[in-house]
Amino acid sequence: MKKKISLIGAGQIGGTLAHLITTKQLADVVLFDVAENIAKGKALDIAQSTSVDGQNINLIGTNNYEDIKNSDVIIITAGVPRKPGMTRDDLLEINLKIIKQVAEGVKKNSPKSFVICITNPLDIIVMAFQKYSGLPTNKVVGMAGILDTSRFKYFLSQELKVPVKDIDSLVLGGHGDTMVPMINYTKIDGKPLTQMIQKEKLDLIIGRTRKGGAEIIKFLEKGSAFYAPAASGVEMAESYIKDLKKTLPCAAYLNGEYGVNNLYAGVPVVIGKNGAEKIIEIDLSSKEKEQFNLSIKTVQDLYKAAKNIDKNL
Ligand code: A3D
Repeated sequence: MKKKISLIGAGQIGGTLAHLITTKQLADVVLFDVAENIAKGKALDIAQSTSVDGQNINLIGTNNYEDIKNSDVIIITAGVPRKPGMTRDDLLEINLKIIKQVAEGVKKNSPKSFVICITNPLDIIVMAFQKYSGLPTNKVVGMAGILDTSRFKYFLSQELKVPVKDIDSLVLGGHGDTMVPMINYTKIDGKPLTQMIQKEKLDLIIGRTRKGGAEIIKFLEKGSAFYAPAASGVEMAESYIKDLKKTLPCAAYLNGEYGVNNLYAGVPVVIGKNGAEKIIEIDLSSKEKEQFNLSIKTVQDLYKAAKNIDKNL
């Protein structure tokens, strides 16, 4: 049977997700947005590409939550992106209000879906979505780690002049300036990264990865990155829909893993037909552990700020 993916938010990432899902023939697509005409226009435009490319995919644009009924996957990008000079945390108050509306719409119309949040500030928005919707924690995850890891691998590939596909790596922790590239888990064609790059160069690349989103915002002036974020979201949706059981760095609910309780943060997660099926606990060096804990602390602080805005969180 054909699968169904609903995209809540038909902006830059939502539209790109719809196009990627169509070209991969992953599922029928519902593009939902409060700005109904944008959702309708993008759905129609992409639908008109299917006869050129020969895909059998149905797309609709809507502002009616009933249209998302029985979705296999829901990907949420509804919200406001950063402007130059803003941090992800500056979006907290406005995007919390939006995620509350979205959670109510999803809970009422498609509570069995696997939900991937992309809206920033990511770790808190995914947490808020889970609390507001009451969906099981294994069915609610956040996309950030795949994007952060992909940026890190790209910068390394440029510096070391090796194809990105030869690089294995992981970026964990919160999706912010304290994210932690796992250096001991980074291998170039199977060889440890530390043997292949000078420390000063590596530090520059880590810094650039942490500011990877801001670098793009500065170029674009209006809006933030959308191609790589959408590609990352699709990888998670595909692993769920096809039960690929890929281990992917995602924001997942931590219930004691990595010594963290009642918080979403970036860790390696097996994504298969049951959603976030397993959190993989890798061994961290003492330096990695210290950096990971610092990153967790920033997520916990932002969660406190969110609770000051809404005590129900
Ligand atoms: P944008 O192009 O502005 O699209 C957002 C869409 O959300 C707009 O079309 C709005 O009309 C719509 N919207 C607003 N309120 C609602 C609502 N209540 N219900 C439904 N739709 C609504 O932004 P974008 O697509 O570039 O980015 C979307 C979000 O993703 C932002 O919060 C970004 O900060 C975030 N983002 C996250 C990452 C991560 O790696 C986690 C990367 C890039 C962007």
